[in-house]
Amino acid sequence: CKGPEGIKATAGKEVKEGEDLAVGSVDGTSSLNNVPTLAFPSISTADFQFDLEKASDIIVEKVEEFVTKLGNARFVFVDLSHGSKILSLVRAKSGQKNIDTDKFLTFVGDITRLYSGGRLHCNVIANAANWRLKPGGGGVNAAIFSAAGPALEIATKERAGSLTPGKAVVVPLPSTSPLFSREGVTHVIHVLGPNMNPQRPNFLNNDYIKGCKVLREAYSSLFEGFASIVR
Ligand code: AR6
Repeated sequence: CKGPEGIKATAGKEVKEGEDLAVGSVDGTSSLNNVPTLAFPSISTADFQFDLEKASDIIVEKVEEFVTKLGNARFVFVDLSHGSKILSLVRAKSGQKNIDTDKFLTFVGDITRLYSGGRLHCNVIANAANWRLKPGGGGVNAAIFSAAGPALEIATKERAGSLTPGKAVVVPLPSTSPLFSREGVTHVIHVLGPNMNPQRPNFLNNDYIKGCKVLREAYSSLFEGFASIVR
């Protein structure tokens, strides 16, 4: 991420769009300016109704693991509002761990407008997808497919026709996509998380033994996908 307008972001603290709450600096003078960065939403915790406490434990555990593994890369956890409970939980729990605050940030904003709305350059963004890898359906999936335009749907089809829960697929974004030209996003990684919503496919019927296992796999698969781009 780079924040050429002097925006600063902080691990363990949320950063408002355009507001400077600095600790881990991402401004234009930062040596971290061009660090490969993955922005990701909370997988499964809205439409898929996964427990927030359990999800936040898994997010922090997996970020800690991959921040160490990747070295020269950064992770930004994003949600839409300052009232986001999952964002507060992740902030609080990551603050209690020994995670490098230059490598893990939280951000309040629209994941499709990180650069244009928040001056935060993330070259890779993650999508909480559906198993068919189809546009629409609400949430972050609808937002990303809509912002990316038809180029993302075409590029996705070339890579995969469907996903099983716990898996991710890396999709290079064509330069014709507005997400590429406006936001500087070069790859979208679709992830399918565990589903606790009885109205949706692959319903786990409150089986959190399985659910937690699948959510761990989903984040591992996402972060491995990011690692494959960085390396
Ligand atoms: N920017 C950043 N975060 C967002 C945005 C956005 N534009 N929109 C939503 N979020 P969800 P799931 C956050 O429901 O629970 C879809 O219909 C949101 O606040 O998108 O994995 C798919 O097609 C929440 O914290 O994903 C699947 O069928 C997080 O993104 C199903 O929903 C994930 O919420 C997947 O459900």
